[in-house]
Amino acid sequence: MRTIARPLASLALVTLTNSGWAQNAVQNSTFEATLVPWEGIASAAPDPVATGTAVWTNARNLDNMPTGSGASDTTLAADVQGANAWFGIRQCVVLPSAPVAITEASYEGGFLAPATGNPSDGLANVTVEIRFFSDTTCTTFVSGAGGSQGADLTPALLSDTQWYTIGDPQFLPPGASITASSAEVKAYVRTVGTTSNAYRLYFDQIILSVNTPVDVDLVFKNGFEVPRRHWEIE
Ligand SMILES: [Ca+2]
Repeated sequence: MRTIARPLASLALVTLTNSGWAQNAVQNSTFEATLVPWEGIASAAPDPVATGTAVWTNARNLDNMPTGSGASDTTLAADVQGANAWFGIRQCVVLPSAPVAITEASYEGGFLAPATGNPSDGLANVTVEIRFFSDTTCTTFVSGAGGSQGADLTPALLSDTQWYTIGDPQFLPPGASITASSAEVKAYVRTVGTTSNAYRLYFDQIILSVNTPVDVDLVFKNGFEVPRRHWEIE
């Protein structure tokens, strides 16, 4: 596992070397005015049964930029619980031109884990996850065709101002190719040990593209580029 931090600008340069821009399949990636069609989702058996909240807020926005665009205010509620209790947001997207052969995908999500109000016990993890399905309703999972990237909420990661991006610029499905019609995109906070604490995260700009990368600057509508740490874990 390797973790590096790099600014958004260099991510854009890497992206430019690829063959073209693809469509971002995620709806309301930037949380404009509402959480919809994102919905809250909690862990259930066989994982611990968790509770939490996910609400739209305009008090936070990616990189703290005052664009009027909001974020998801996401909390895993306090409970006495072991590892793998989680709460977050998800949506099921129908893939462009579905059914579609997928040879690779890229996904990422931005998050802010506030230092104020979060415990510094490191017992939670922030994760962005994708899963591909053969039908259009995220029902029939394509075996092995899922991936996730996560980072533990250590004290070093907690900040009232610093947003991070986590994701995988080149997710490779099992075999040379799969055929899928929908994908579930999820961003959540998960316990990694026994804790009775609550954990609160803001999510913004969650992106999924298949076969070719997305121009993140087109998604980032105000066109600015600001230094943002990108966590790439391989
Ligand atoms: Ca936003």
